[in-house]
Amino acid sequence: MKLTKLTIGLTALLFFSGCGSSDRTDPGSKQQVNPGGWTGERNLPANSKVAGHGGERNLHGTDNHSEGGTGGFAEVPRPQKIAEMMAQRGAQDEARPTLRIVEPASNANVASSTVKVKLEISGDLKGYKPMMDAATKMGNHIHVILDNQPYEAYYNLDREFELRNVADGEHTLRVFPSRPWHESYKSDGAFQMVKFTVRNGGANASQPATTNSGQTMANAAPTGTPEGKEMQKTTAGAVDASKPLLTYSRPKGEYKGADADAIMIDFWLSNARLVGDGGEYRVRYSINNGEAKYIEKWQPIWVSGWTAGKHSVKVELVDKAGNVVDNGGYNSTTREITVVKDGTNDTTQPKTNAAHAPTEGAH
Ligand SMILES: [Cu+2]
Repeated sequence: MKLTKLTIGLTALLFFSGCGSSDRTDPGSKQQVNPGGWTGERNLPANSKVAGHGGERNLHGTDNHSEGGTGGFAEVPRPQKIAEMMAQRGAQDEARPTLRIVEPASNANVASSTVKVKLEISGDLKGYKPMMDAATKMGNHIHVILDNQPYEAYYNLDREFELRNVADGEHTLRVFPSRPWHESYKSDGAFQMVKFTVRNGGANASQPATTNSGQTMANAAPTGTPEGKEMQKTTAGAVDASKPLLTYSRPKGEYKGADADAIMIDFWLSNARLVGDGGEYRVRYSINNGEAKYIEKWQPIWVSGWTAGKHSVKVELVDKAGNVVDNGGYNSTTREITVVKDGTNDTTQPKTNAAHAPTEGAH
């Protein structure tokens, strides 16, 4: 009952404050859609206050803690908007895509700071195909990770992709397919990793980092022009591909408006099964160096309670004793993300306005 009143209140507030975007689903209209029991597996407490938490925070309007807040975060079910997108995709969501890294070849030596990436996709695709929708700027895409940097999105496998300004030294490249909302496919063969070495590549060490801001990919370029990204100066850690490895994927970049109501934490696991899946490992996460929380089944979670401003998210693979599993430093990754809660009508502006282009598809 209390919850019903709250959601009605929240709905009214959203209506009057005008901060609901056109594609926002009515929070008071129905229960969470939950196809396949994905969120049910999370075993949220039966009397979970998560919905109330999110509502209360919204009802209080913009929280003044712009940085460093550690309280108020709560795990919530898969957002309805995403559950609906999943359902609409039908069989595609159950695809079992397999990637192959054609280039760079395993242990290749590359005599250039521009490293071409060529991938092949196969497996039981059920219609899954990486491609950006021209209108929504969203679509299936591959997450491409150099060393342990934030991933870059690769949308069209028929077109080349290149990593630019890659520093001399040994590197790792990790790839896996992702859904339009950046949730990774987790079936066997989806994830691939190679090591390669850049020698005398001539990368410009003074080049500013340009990858962290969630900029739009170069997909508007004419066919034939490679998709590509400038890389930060980085080299591989001492990573052993045969050892337990957690690959950080999301969150990343900037989250605006309704996209920040619940933010997904998603990762790829290699050679490690979590306790809830019959294994011995757990994934530990903390936000803004706050309370450590654990993920015991390999699946994404959604967290609410984000205030406007910058937040850090740390995701780690830990053993039975709670120690980070060593693997070249990749099993403990901290990322900074930015949450924008403008509370204005910005999200309803035309999508042709580049300054307000949807960020979801771009990172
Ligand atoms: Cu993505």
